[in-house]
Amino acid sequence: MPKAVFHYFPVKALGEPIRLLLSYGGQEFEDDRVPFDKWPEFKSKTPFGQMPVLELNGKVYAQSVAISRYLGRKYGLAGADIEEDFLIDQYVDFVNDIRTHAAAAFYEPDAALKAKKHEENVKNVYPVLLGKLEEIIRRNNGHLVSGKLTWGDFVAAGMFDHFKMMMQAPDLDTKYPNFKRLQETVLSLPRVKEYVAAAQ
Ligand SMILES: N[C@@H](CCC(=O)N[C@@H](CS)C(=O)NCC(=O)O)C(=O)O
Repeated sequence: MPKAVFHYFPVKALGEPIRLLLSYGGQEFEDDRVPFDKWPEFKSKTPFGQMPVLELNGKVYAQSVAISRYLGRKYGLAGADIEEDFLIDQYVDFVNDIRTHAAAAFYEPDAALKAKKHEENVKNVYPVLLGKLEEIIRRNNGHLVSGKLTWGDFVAAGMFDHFKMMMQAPDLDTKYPNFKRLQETVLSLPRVKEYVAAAQ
């Protein structure tokens, strides 16, 4: 019986960084992918009416970034000092800002407005924000912070495919090669690689 159960929708989005971190840490976990039609009955059982939620050793953990930071500390992927910790937090927040822009267009129910938001993002938002992220990763030799693996890399790596899908950007790999390289670095880590292969 696994000691951990990870609850999230059957998509990558906010869940994938945590799945990658649990795999990296060698934590056996039940990957509970809650079908969308089962969500209403599960919602009230979660701390904030949202997922992801992690059950670990009898405790319940919520909020994706808090969970990633916690697992990062647990698995030796935190910064060496509060300055590095700050940089990890700063870039993780930035990655989530990019996600928020993309999600605002992707989940917009009004078709005309959706197209308008997407066009605005493609023209004025993604080039600027992804350009900044690309440069941060280039300067840090393929990582977010200090040229070394941190839990922030798992957040960025876990978000790559989700960005690609929401941004309708199949060319993300070639346009932002350092961001792609970061994803590949994380997905090539031995235990992570096993999870990715099994999750296909
Ligand atoms: N701040 C939360 C946001 C979580 C969140 O927005 N979860 C969404 C899925 S990505 C959700 O549970 N939506 C269903 C709902 O709100 O009923 C986190 O980072 O964990």
